[in-house]
Amino acid sequence: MLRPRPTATREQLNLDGLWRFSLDYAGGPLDGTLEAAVPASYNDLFTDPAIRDHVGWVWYQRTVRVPRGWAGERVFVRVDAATHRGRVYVDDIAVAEHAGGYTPFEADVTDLVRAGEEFRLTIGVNNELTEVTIPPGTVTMGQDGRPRQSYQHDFYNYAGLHRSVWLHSVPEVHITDVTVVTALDGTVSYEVATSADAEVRVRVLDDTGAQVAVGENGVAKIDDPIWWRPGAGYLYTLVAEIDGRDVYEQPFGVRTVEVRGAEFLINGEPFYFTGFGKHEDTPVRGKGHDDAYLVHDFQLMNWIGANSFRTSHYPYAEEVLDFADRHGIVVIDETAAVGLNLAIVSGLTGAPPRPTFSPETFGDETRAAHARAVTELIARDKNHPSVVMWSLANEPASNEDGAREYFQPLVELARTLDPTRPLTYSVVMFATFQNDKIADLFDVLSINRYYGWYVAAGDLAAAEQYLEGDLRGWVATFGKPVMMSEYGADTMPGLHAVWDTPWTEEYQAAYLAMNHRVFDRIDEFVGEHVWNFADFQTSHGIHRVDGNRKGVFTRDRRPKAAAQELRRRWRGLDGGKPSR
Ligand code: BDP
Repeated sequence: MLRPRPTATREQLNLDGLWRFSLDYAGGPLDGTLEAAVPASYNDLFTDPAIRDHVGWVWYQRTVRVPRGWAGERVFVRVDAATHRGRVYVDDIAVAEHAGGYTPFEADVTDLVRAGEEFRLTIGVNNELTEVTIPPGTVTMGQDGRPRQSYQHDFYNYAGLHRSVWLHSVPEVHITDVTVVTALDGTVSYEVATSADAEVRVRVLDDTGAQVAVGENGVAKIDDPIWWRPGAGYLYTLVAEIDGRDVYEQPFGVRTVEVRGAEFLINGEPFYFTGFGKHEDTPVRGKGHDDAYLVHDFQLMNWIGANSFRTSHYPYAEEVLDFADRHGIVVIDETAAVGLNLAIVSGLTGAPPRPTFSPETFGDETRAAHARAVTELIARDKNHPSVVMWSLANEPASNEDGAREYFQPLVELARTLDPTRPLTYSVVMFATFQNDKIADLFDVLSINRYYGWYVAAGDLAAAEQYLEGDLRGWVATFGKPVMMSEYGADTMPGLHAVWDTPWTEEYQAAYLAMNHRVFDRIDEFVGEHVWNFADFQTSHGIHRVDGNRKGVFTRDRRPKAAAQELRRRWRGLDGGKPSR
């Protein structure tokens, strides 16, 4: 889905700000005096627990005046993210509904609005996670008659309008999609879709706006192209034009990605990932996008020497990927399929886990939702040079029966939608190189392991042995590139000890150093993503003290001691730079 961009033929009005807010909507103006910020999660804005713990629909409303000059144009409302389900009304007419909390949707409202006049825009947002949503969860009815939400991931189920809302205009006949694929010699293959039969002209501009190529029959050739590289995000612009009627400008980079043997190649050169699994998570805003945190997080990643991150555990705001494109940061782009694993929840209840993949648990309907999530992710992000790999799921029960039947069609779908990027998934602890049923379907094996934390806590010597045996098993069994997509230890800033004591700052540093010793002994290793960039909020529970504290930075982005250690390693300050 094209990101709205202002061009000579397209305009847009940003609708962010304060909206009226209510738990109820019966048509017409919303009752009450509450106002909510957009973009933001609504959960932490208010003091009333009935709002924070609400399960179901909430409602946002504002009036919008259509710009005077838009007469004759098609007018769309675009919602960048309504987590997890959104419903849009113009006055009281429903115009769009969308499932999936981290990908955009829009409604053509041309016939319902008039240039120069106002309308009432109402957006319902539903936070329920069920067996057929991505991510999945369970809603049960409490004895007090209130619904309760549970789910298989630790991060808090923030909800709301997490990203911008737009009103935008396009001409009657317009460009509806652009796909760009590049080769290192400067060959740019493109496809442009239009709303009606129309001839499309294509030119390519460099970053000064100078024309460097003209398209013909789906191909444009840039002479002596400047490659998009990790650390140097050079961008060209593909300008697609329907003769004087519509213009769309699509940024892109000239770069290739390839898996060869046990190597991950960007532009034909081996690439070693350094960085983090992240979250969209900040105080008060929850999962609301914020440009200040965006800039600061990228500054910190640069400071520490991270060349990449994974959008754990859902697609991030498009602003984030645009920024990564411009600054040469490499991204592993993940769907919101986190928690397809019922073994994770059996925990303290003593109940034997139910099978994850079955008609009663996660079956065809879940997979259909997952397929939509894959489709929408690739449709949204296919032109970002920063995105080098799709992650189809985090920690699915890939060791259980039914996993292969569940994942094979999704892998095939992703390969059809994008034959150019490798695929991965993050492998849960219980899935070993001996019992995993899907690893051979994927290109890169991304391993989540917590030896020294959930296993062998406080015993880094034992942890080191377990880890090495485990990783070598994956390398030897599959002959594919292997990277660590999660390793980390909860750490309370300010807690210190001279021994290997979990939760101390010294322990986090020692834990990471232990992992790095192992990685450096394995030649086939292609990268390390620490869990997590920053502390983040989690759901209520006894396993977390005000959130997950595995951050290398605190939730307000102050470095813990391990940050300095990572910086020395990743910036090569003590000669140990992990590039091969
Ligand atoms: C992994 C999950 C991640 C959690 C992490 C942890 O992929 O989302 O936050 O464990 O427990 O299982 O810290």
